[in-house]
Amino acid sequence: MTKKDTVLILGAAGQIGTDLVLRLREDLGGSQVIATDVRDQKGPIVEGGPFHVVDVMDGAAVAAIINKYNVTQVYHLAALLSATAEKNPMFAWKLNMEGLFNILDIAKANTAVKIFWPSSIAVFGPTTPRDHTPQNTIMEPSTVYGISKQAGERWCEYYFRKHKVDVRSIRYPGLISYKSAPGGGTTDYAVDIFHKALEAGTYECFLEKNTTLPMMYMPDALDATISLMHAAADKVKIRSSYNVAGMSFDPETISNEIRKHLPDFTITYKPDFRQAIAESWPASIDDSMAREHWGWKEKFNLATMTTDMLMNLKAQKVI
Ligand code: AKB
Repeated sequence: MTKKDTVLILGAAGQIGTDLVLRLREDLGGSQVIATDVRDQKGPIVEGGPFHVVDVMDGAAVAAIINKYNVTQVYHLAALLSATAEKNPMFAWKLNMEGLFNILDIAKANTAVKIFWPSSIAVFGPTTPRDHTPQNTIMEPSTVYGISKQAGERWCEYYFRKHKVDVRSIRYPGLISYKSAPGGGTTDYAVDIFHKALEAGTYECFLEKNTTLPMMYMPDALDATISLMHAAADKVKIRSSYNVAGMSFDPETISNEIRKHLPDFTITYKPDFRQAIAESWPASIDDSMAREHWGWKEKFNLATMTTDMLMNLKAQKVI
């Protein structure tokens, strides 16, 4: 990414989008980062630079914005996540796939446009090795979201090979941020728990206490995303999607960590349909290829993330 890049973010009001718009506007300047979302928004993403209401399923509208601003990079973040997608499978499939095809086809016609598209640990399934899940392994996802991400990965690689589209991707684990709310995923508990710990001193968790999942603090996720987009094209040897990892924990372990700061915090467990989704996903991820190919390295672990989350949320809530 250079100062001359003009960046388009589709799905800017979502969990990653909100944080990424703010970060890229710091790096590039407000006017260089065009934020769009399917619904009108208020707040920093509208106030800090250009904002448009755009539906990613409307390929002509997306292409018009790209032409208007001479966009050189697109971050296509609009999707239905794992839990929401299970409630509306056909719409999830349509949104997750049509949106991706629209962007890939625009970049096929204009190969100067570089694409970032997020995949997820949801591409793995119950038959995948759960610990240190390798980059290349059995992938039989059991959720609509996972199926759409796995299909999307195959299409990204296909457009790269066949049409020279410069598309780059990361399989995000659960993401944790104090700036943005999670958007209907199975890992959302790891954000909700911090808010409830500060607001109510107690949290009812929708996963069992020993359900370990891979997670990452948002500043690390943004660094991974931006480093991958900065990397020289020949370093990006995987054009489906890269495993990346930060930390792994279960609800009991994170509640013990929160208790180091808030000793009276309590947690109860009432697993729902998301438990089965979580059990089909890896517990930890082998991301050695991202480390070797483009130098990925996380900065935060569970302890440093918990301290930072609580400090920033306290400041926001003025508790
Ligand atoms: C979800 O839980 O659906 C997402 C993801 C892991 O992709 N956070």
